[in-house]
Amino acid sequence: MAQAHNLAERLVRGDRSALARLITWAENADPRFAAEFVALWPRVGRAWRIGVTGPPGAGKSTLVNELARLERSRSKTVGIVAVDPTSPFTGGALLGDRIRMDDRTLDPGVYIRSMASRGSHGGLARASASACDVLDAFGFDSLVLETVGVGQAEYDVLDAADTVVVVLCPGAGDSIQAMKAGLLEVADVLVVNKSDLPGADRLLNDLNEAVHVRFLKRAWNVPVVAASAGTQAGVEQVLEAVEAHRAHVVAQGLESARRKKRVQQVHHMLAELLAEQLWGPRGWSARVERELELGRSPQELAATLLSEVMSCLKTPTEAQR
Ligand SMILES: Nc1nc2c(ncn2[C@@H]2O[C@H](COP(=O)(O)OP(=O)(O)OP(=O)(O)O)[C@@H](O)[C@H]2O)c(=O)[nH]1
Ligand SMILES: [Mg+2]
Repeated sequence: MAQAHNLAERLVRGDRSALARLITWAENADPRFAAEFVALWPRVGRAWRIGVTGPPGAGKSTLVNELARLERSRSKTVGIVAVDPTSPFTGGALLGDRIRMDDRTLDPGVYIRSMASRGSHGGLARASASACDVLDAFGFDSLVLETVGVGQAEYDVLDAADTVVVVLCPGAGDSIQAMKAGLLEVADVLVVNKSDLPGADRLLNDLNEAVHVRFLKRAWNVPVVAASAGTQAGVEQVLEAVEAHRAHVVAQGLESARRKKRVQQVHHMLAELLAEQLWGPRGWSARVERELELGRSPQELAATLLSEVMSCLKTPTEAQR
């Protein structure tokens, strides 16, 4: 374990194995993470965090690769967190896959980390936000967080992002589907990818209309950008839209925007820690099963357990609230 000592110190010196180890601790909810991270927290907040989401196969990873390539051409370093990627990152000469990234023979200005959501017990938002924090503390200029937009757990991941880019494409990711999935609500920038395919113009029009109708009263006009990440077309315009959103957030007050997201982060973490205490190996599952066997109703049991939990908690005073 001696090697694990002073991971924070090693990270500050630019040690990538310390970076990888810390993210693994975050991913595994290792109790050592919080203790080690205390020293790094003051270094967090410099990177701009771009969340990229959308339906499966819309071209998110392709776009992320191209965004990273563009950032690199502008001498920016890029950290990427890909949550449950079903498709590999195939940026060829620049990025390569995770294994090739890890042997550090490629561009040291890019770091890619994949995270599996399968089998995780709702800890995805916590783990991915912590991974972003670690990459931020390491000093990457831009962070990109890719997550497939299919449900609440994936949307929670986006609380770690400053700008959310929703990627759609003609066909599978049409505008009605996107509205049903609530994707428009989470978007700061909308991208119609695969605009080389038929149906792209129509999707573009539909989205422009939908955005106009829905967000009339919002301070930020969600731009709709046509792109074809597969041929690198429109990627600069996507980055420009992200930059414009960044300028808007900064003008409105970056600190308060981020604080709101941090509140969500604490919310998720606390819920998860509490659930682990209540339902983990030393928790109440067996007791609940026994009491149900004895004929008690779930409603009554839940009420009893709640009052037990509440009696253990100190009610916050006015000053603490
Ligand atoms: N025609 C066309 N195909 C594209 C374009 N961008 C990506 N693709 C293709 O679309 C497929 C899916 O691309 P990915 O980048 O893996 O999509 P993704 O959204 O990351 O997919 P998941 O992570 O599996 O949800 C791949 O075969 C890409 O080559 C594009 O601009 N035009
Ligand atoms: Mg992908």
